[in-house]
Amino acid sequence: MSSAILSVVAGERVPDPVRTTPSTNPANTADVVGTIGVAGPDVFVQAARAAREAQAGWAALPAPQRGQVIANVGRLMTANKDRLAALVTREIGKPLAEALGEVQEIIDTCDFFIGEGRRLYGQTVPSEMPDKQLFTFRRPVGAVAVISAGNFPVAVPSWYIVPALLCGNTVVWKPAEYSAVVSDAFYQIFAHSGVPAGVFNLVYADGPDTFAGLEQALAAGLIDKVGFTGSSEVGSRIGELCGRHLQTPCLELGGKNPMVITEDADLDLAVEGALFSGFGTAGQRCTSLGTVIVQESVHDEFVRRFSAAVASAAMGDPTQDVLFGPLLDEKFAAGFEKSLGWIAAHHTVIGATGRVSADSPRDGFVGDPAAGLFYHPVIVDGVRSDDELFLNETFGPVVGITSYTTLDEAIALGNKSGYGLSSSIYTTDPNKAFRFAQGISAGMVSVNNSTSGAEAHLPFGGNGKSGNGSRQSGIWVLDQFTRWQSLNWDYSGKLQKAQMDTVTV
Ligand code: UN1
Repeated sequence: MSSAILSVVAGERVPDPVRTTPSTNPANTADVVGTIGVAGPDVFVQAARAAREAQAGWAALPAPQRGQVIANVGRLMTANKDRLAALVTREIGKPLAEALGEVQEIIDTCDFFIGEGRRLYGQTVPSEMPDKQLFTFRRPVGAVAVISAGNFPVAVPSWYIVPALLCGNTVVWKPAEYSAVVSDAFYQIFAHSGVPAGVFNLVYADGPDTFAGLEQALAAGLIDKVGFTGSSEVGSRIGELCGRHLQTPCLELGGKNPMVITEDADLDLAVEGALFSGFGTAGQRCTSLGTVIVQESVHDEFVRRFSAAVASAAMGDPTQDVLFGPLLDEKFAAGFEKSLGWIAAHHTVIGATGRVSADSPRDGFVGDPAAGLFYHPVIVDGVRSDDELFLNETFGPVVGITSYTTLDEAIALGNKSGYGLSSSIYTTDPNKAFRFAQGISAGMVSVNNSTSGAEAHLPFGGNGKSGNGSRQSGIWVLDQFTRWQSLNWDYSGKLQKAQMDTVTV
């Protein structure tokens, strides 16, 4: 119990967790990565209070100096990149090359926002009256709650925490339990970078207790903004709760991301893209490929090449050079098994389904199949547009394929799930690419690249069930973590009345 990893409020570890829980390595479930002390809703509220109390002091530090703190975070992340990536691989089973890329994503995010500390521009605006000047300023929103998923335990929280801090906000962060050890390392890097106590607080709590704590903190006026990455179902509950307190959260939710392949596409390139975004990260990205929508004249050839590529891809031990490793944890494995049950009952699958085991081995498997949560890659051809598999996110290594006749039909199919996060088209015809980008309802469109792997300084976010229209990353996220204040300054020495004293010519 004493060695459990505990929540941190105002720089102090919070003793007496309500329970402890192990976080295990999904590639070898006997390997306990750490034991987490899980707190109740009261700790969430305490953390929100600490964040509220620390906020004015933090906001008083000039933005370029807050930028220097972010620069320290970037430097420490760089110095610890290999160790942190290895921990990501151990705790959530992400292949090492991807884990290194994920740590690079926070470094890139820091790089971007260091400079923003010296910009954070407002505007000067002409007044309609003489001897008067108008200005706009970005002001911090206040105390921010960040509730993040564990499939990107470093990159995704950084998209909220780095800009929120830079803008002068304080943070309460509730990471996922299954990536809690990585979260502790993440927290410690911030604490050693000059982020003062109370400015960044870490709470380990389960879903219901987080929700209860958030509800109390919002009711007590302690939280001004919520950032959430996770399922559309939970996102909609968070949106409802925030709405009751007249708040607009930043929601980054699920996806069922389509990839259209036209008759003129470079099929080998498309196969590579489908392989990476369909099965990379074991299909557990919000930007993972959901359905390939391929023009009927190249359908058979695509299926042939794609199946061959999937069959020969290496998978298994994520410390090795593999396309994908295990699922994130038991809960995700159980969820994926449900989808597999449904798929098996309704579809003919190309290749094997289910857990990889000694009884169902797989060519190219690296490691001990019995040790971890390893699943066969699943391809389902002939998915209909009213199939559950076509409409719902599966969050596992499965890719559906369907075919189309005209590009308009492909775009309509791409929009049918009601999600709208990422999308992609493989084509050599620029007209088709632009028509696709215009017609697809998605926050992100790739041309001749996969649905996943967005760069860290472009707007990230989705339409429809994928979010509430908010965008993260780059300058666009500043609108999440600041509010515009207008200032009008009259130096005429008399009372000038807008509209009434304005002379129209
Ligand atoms: C997620 O899965 O929530 O664009 C984020 C990508 C990554 C981030 C995914 N940079 O695929």
